[in-house]
Amino acid sequence: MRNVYKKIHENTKKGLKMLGVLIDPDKYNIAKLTHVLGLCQQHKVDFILVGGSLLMQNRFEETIRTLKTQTDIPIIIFPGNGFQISSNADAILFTSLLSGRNPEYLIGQQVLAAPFVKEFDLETIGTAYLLIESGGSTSVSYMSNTKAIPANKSDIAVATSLAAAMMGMQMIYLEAGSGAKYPVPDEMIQQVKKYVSLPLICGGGINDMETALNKYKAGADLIVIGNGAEKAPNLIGHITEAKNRFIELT
Ligand code: 1GP
Repeated sequence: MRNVYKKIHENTKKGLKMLGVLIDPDKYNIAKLTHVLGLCQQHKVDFILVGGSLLMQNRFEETIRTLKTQTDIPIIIFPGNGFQISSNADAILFTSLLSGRNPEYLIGQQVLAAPFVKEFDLETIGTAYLLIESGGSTSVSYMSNTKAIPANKSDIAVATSLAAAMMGMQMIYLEAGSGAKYPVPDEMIQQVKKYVSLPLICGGGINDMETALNKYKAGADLIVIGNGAEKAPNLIGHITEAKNRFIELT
């Protein structure tokens, strides 16, 4: 087991909650990156994720290199497609979009990326990526040409997560989609956590302390915030507070 997954796995076992801040390279210039990174350090954010469903500018590599030179927080690639790979990151979520039935995102992009990931000696974390319906169309759904699991169908999310665990995947990622109107329901998180002991990541539309605390209480081990932190960087402090509140409650 390599370093990044080891940390996620150990924290999950100990019941320690984690926070990841997602950086979409298109949305950050150097000044903004430095500012947000400062807050990540101040609040001891656990991970920085880098990626996007669609990148319009060639800033992916430069963003990872800049981050790597400025912080010791582990940098995890959260790839929107097989092009988003860098040897300067610490790990990559090697995702398969298991909620969908599009072979290109179940295995096609992964096959194309695998030789480069190997060459770069990146730590891979096999991650079952489940898109959950969140009150509107999302970039992930459109770009991947897949349908999300309905928000009230926890049984489908549970069965999909069980299948992922049985296939040997290392983590489950419940994703409402960036900028989601509604985050993944607490009930669905609870149900998945009840049946599957793998580290559970939850992201999409988590924009305040209360919502984050409820996701942690429901069973999310790692919360990822993107848009919210980009628009109002103080959100990083608020979600950290949710993490701390959770500790006080347990
Ligand atoms: C990470 O895609 C999300 O899972 C990020 O979502 O941009 O809505 O925080 P937000």
